[in-house]
Amino acid sequence: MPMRFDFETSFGVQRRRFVPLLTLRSGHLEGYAEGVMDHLPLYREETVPGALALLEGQWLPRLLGRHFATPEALALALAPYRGNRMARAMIEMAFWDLWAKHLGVPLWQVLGGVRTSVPVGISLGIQASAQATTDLATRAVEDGYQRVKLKIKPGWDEQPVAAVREAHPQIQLTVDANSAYSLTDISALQALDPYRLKYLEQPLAFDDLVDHAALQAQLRTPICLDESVTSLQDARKALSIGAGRVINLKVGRVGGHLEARRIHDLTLAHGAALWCGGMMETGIGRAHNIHLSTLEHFTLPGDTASASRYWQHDVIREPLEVNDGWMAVPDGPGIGVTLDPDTLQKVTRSCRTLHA
Ligand code: OSB
Ligand code: MG
Repeated sequence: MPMRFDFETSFGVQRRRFVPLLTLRSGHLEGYAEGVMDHLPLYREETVPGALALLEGQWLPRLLGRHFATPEALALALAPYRGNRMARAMIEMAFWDLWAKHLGVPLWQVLGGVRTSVPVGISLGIQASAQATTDLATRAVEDGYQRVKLKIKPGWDEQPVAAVREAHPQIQLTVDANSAYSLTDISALQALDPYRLKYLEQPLAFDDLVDHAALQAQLRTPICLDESVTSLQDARKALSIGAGRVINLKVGRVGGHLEARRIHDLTLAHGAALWCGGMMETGIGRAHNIHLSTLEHFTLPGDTASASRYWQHDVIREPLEVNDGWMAVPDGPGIGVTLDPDTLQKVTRSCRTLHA
């Protein structure tokens, strides 16, 4: 999928996504999900080629043709296998869509959501200058986004933050380092404390919790964990040692909606803040994220920006557009969006059908 803009983070520049899309069929119903892994292991370890091999060669052949009464029953069949949560999420999420459609109910209601539109922020990539960053932030604010997140890296942190904060003294402002710092950079991170950031996302290693706890003890700004929370157990350990006070929850990263809901319930019980992240999903993954964001404790704006920001031609027919900072939850059974065959035909590299 060619993206409408180059998205630069501390780990590289993204211009397109290789999106694995899964359709699960049962009778006349179809459930959809997409994988959030990259073709290269830049964000976490999972990759598209690895996921496709595991799904096509091992997991799906073991599941097809079997009866699963609930998402819990399906999850149990995958429980013996370790990790690979992005690949696991594809099956689990497509099953939730299928199951909600079977029940004839929107996914958000089956998940136990409490709202029909969700608050939305925007994630801005690293720009060539502080002025360019500020201009983008201004446009985002004019478009109604309720929070602006800036990507940062060592040497590109206080400068854009100071510029955007000066231009917009009142906005909810955050930064995301995507693991680009280490504990020796503590003074650069402390320098961000005066800018009233809502949180500092994933400053340290993608698989670290302990150093984040050490850092949090020396920062006023709350740390938000993204990469390093892949499961309920990661989240529990993170909150219990004080590795952060906020969690960016991505359903596609933690293995699906069941695990996402468990993390939601944990953060609520723990008094930690929570929001729904994104991985530049197409309309399929985006719809799943929006449905999940209807759960009670998703009170901070999520990274579920308008689909038209990313894609000229999305793989779904329905628009998913933010209106004054709010994204309406698609209605209709399941995730409430349908595939666009014309776009799919243009972008599909390969397509395989597995039978029971
Ligand atoms: O760290 O949240 C992240 C995009 C790709 C990979 C990781 C991240 C992001 C974003 C943008 O910040 C989220 C989005 O707009 O979908
Ligand atoms: Mg992040």
